[in-house]
Amino acid sequence: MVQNSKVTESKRLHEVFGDYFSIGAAVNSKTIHTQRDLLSYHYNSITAENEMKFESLHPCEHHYTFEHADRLISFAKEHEMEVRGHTLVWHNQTSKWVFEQQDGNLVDRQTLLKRMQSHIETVMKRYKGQIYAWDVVNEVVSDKNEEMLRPSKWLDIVGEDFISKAFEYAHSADPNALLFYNDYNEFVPKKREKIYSMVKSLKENGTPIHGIGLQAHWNLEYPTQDLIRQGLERYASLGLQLHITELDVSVFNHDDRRTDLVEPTEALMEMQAERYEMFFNIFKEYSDVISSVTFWGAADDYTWLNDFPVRGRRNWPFPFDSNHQPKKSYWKLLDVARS
Ligand code: HAH
Repeated sequence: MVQNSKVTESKRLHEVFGDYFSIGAAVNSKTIHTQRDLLSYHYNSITAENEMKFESLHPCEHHYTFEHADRLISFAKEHEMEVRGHTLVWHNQTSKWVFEQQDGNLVDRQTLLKRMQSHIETVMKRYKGQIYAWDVVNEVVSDKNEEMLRPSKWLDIVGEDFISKAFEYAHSADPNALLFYNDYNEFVPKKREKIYSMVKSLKENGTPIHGIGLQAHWNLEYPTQDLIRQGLERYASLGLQLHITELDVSVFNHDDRRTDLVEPTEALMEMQAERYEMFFNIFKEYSDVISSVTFWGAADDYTWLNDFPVRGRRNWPFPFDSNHQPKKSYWKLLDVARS
């Protein structure tokens, strides 16, 4: 296990970017222990990687399991961090019972909407005042060019308005919470335009939506600086807040399936540092609309990318290495903050 005491005396990330946006990390029940010192030193915001997803909180209709989520909330309180909630309505990691009646057939629209509302209310009311922003709806826009919305049980059973309903339920459960639509591949022009027009029409119809969560699962080539700028301009024109919600920088391009790398090379880490420099220069430039930047993890000893998209392959996507020591990327971030 990595020793927590090895965190260096380097400048705190959340302090150097304090004038621009909060700096967050996705955490889980393990990393709040194994990465405790790093997390409390450099970050002033956390998101639960899995612990607040539907299947984690609500495995059966009349049974909620809040223990793990509660512990993350206590961790945040203890270290004076803010919490982003992730996520209420999603096609993944959602318990099957939600969509089914006793005999295994699908429920009707009214029943599903009731269940959605009851889930959203119970979860949001429990964490009222402790979670300031929620990813209410996650990843409903399709990656396929000719398709607007991703096929899902939510869409099949309720129809398109499951999206606006989720925001309405969320707003009435906690009127003070900031409500976000969150998605990935958000800078791919075709998908960007679909996200843009969906959010635009939600806004125009009076749906309580306050921001767009840009996941930012990026790599050494994608996206280009131009795509990021075009995307930020487009999203910012909606007059909503933007949060970078799940930032990581893979050392592999998405379609690269190589599995031979057991350690990151100097050259890769150098390229990654340049990528982080470019990203944060842009985030700083757009800090009037970007109010939070969250990494989907904190240091290279743990990342979901160790299993995705290639099972068992390691990756090194963060500014801190497996021993929680600053990488070149970290030093570049300091340069950006100071420039
Ligand atoms: C995200 N999906 C989810 O929002 C998050 O909850 C999960 O822990 C990890 C990533 C991203 C995603 C992707 O980059 C590619 C295909 C599907 C989903």
